[in-house]
Amino acid sequence: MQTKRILLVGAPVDSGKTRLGCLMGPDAYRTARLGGALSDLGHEVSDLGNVRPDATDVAPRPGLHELPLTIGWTSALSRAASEAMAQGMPIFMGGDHALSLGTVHGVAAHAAATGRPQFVLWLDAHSDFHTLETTDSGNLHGTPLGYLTGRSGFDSFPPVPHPIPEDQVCIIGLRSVDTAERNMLEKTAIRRHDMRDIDENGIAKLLGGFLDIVAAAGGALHVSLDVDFLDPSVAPAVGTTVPGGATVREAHLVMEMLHDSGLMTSLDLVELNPMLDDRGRTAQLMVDLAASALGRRVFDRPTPRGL
Ligand code: Z70
Ligand code: MN
Ligand code: MN
Ligand code: MN
Repeated sequence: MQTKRILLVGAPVDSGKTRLGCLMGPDAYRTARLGGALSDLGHEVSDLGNVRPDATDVAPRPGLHELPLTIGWTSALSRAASEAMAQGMPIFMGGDHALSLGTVHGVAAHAAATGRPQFVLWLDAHSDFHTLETTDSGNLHGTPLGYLTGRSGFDSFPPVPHPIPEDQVCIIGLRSVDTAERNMLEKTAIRRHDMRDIDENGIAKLLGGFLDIVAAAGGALHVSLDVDFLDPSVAPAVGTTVPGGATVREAHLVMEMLHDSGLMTSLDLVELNPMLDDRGRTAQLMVDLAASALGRRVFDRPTPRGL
């Protein structure tokens, strides 16, 4: 198996929604031995510690929760992400999903500098496709895909010189999409698969189709794994539980296919709220999924052809 240099980057972002607790995520992953699980597979792992948000002079905006702080996280994490990409494969230990405003911004800058198209796989119950204008909740963890694909209405945020082209984004796991998001999504080329699609077609076929496209383009692939992609019965440590999520087996299959593809260049682990966990089981499951994505397997054999 090809071993990698893996950088663990703590992103204790807790500004993307009102319920607190995601700031403890990076330490929960450390406690659940994320680094050890990956070095056991032969990888060279360094923990770079936690990023801190930049200071900003942006004014708060009524109706938007923690806008200035979230902008400070975005610029700081974008820098941290581009720097880490130059050294190896970063795993961003969240932190709520607002952290992807910065991490994907940074990995996309690195891809542009190296002439590679950037693809994004979003594993999430939600589409996170709001803008500052369309969000009802004011929770900025519901906006990263809007920002990163270059939608307007992110005025005080860092500009997005390298928006991810819509057809280079694939969302799998959808079951909670707001009306404004749905109306906008339907006008885009974003590849989107809801739970019904998974039930009707099987998750391997949906993911396999996207991975073929990434491979054909010679793309870099950022994977953003939201805890709520999983069913809350197996992953309770999340503020926004939505029933009917992915099973442990479906999630592991996704991760194993990502490993076999050799395409994943960066990974976010987001929305873990250790305050809501049940004896650490969600943190442990997320560590096991990351290990599957980096080569842990039962038997040493490739993904069968045609999946
Ligand atoms: C809803 C909103 C969301 C994550 C919940 C929910 C967004 N669309 N994102 N959990 N990761 O508030 O905008
Ligand atoms: Mn999300
Ligand atoms: Mn979500
Ligand atoms: Mn929300």
